[in-house]
Amino acid sequence: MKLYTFSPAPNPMRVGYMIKYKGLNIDTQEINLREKEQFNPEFQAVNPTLTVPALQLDNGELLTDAIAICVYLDSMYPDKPLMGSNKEEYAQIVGWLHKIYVEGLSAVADILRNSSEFFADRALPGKVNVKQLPELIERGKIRLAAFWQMLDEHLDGREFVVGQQFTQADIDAYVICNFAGWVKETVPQQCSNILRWLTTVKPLLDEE
Ligand SMILES: N[C@@H](CCC(=O)N[C@@H](CS)C(=O)NCC(=O)O)C(=O)O
Repeated sequence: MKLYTFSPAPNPMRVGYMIKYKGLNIDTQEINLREKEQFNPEFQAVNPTLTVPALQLDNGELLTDAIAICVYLDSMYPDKPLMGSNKEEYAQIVGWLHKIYVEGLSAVADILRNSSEFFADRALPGKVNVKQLPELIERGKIRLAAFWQMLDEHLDGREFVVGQQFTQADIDAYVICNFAGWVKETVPQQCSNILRWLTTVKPLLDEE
């Protein structure tokens, strides 16, 4: 098994925190997106979608989505489970990973990729060059505000995003809290449930 990643980027970070939390040792190659290494022919041959993370399995197949990689790694390394302790929790976690990606990560990504000079003509990741649309910056901010509100309401009376234990849903939501900083956004002060939840989750993932 071999992981292709770029540790500081948000989708790789979802996988990176799982690996760190479980204490796994996986053969890893960094593809430096700042240096545009995803366009190198060697990486294109591995992952024609030109994105990270990508996990090459021992049977030669490739997983190109963080959600799939997390599901796979959790089933391969079940100690310190992060995908729930029963079928119902598993289903809820998968739903939350999808929701956090669509409503949180892609909102921040829209703000970032449509505003930064670095992403001119690269407003979306992947093979096709896509021009920036400045209107998506404001829309991204509205979507992110809605995401914070939705998450804050959900965390009211809850210690974790799903069930009674720390899971990948907490990791993915935590990644958004950090990724928002890339566009100078932070968890709003009125989101007291998110701020309380962060004091539980942060020490599990990052040293103080
Ligand atoms: N569908 C993939 C998307 C992965 C993705 O968009 N990765 C970004 C880094 S966070 C990337 O590879 N970007 C390459 C680029 O900007 O060209 C997933 O869910 O993991």
